[in-house]
Amino acid sequence: TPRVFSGIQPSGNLHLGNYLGALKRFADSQTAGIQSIFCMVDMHAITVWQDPEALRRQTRELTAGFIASGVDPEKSILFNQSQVAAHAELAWIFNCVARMGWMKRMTQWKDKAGKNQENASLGLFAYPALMAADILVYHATHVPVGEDQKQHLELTRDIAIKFNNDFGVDFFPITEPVIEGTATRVMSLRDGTKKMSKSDPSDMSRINLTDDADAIAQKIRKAKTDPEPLPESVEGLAERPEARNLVNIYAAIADLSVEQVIAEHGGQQFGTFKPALADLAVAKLEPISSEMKRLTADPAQIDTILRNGSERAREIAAPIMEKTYEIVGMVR
Ligand code: AQP
Repeated sequence: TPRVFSGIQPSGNLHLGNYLGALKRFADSQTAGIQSIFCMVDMHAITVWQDPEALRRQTRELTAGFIASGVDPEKSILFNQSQVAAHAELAWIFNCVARMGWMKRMTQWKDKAGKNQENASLGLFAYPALMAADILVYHATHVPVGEDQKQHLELTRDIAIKFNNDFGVDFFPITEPVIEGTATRVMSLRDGTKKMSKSDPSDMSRINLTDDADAIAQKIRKAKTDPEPLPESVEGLAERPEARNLVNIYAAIADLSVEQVIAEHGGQQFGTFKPALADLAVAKLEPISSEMKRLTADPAQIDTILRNGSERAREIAAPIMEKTYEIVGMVR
């Protein structure tokens, strides 16, 4: 049976990349009959330093972001990772299945640890094994993510295959990454070759879900572009990363194809296209941002949602974890 899992780190402000690449797609993908499990991966977040109070606040804010984006906590399971111990338990077993060499090849590890690998946390290095556990502890079959997570999902498949081979079982499913749509890689507004990211020091590089209308309009107006008007055909975007990014963003927000956006706006100067994009973005994001504010005003209610979700998640994970221990040879 198909089962969807995905997670987001409560490590800072949610941005348009998280929304279009993840949250919006999660909301759109909630289909009757397919169980979706969405996780605030707080244990992933602490692989780099998090202030404890900020982590709690960000976890609640992220939960509010899911709900405000249209993820229904009744239909889907919404919870935070640390409340379901099976994630950490399975991650340990996967630490013993995965190889050092696999981990060393991960580009996120290389990017985040940088030149100072000796000083990075062991958790940051082992991050992809915990991610594999997040997915496989539910026997999830489909994982909607942005393009940046593709390599980690390949590693998840490698871990499942090696576990199954090592123990001669057909136990963990080989997960399918779901990387679809026009916004699987939203780029920085300041540099069309870098992805939009929480950790970019420039706030002008990203649109935060908490930005007000003025801030959104200003960031789009100041977004880096080349001096040419928009091309008349999609092929004309090939060598123009900044123009392509704005068109992709427009398409994703409006639920249009890139062809449709070009058919409508091709030939326009950015002086015309940017205000149209800003209006569209404000119309989409403002209700989300005000709903997030409303929800975060009642942290107790969010905590209840996370507690209930965690309970449902634990029920699914428990038999899979038990079976895993049995396969590995642990006395129960
Ligand atoms: N720029 C993006 N475009 C499309 N999708 C994106 N995602 C992240 N950035 C983009 C997707 O959002 C989900 C959550 O990812 P995460 O919690 O791992 O967040 P992240 O990758 O840590 O977010 P940042 O902003 O990139 O943080 P830093 O700067 O810390 O690395 C995932 O599905 C991801 O693909």
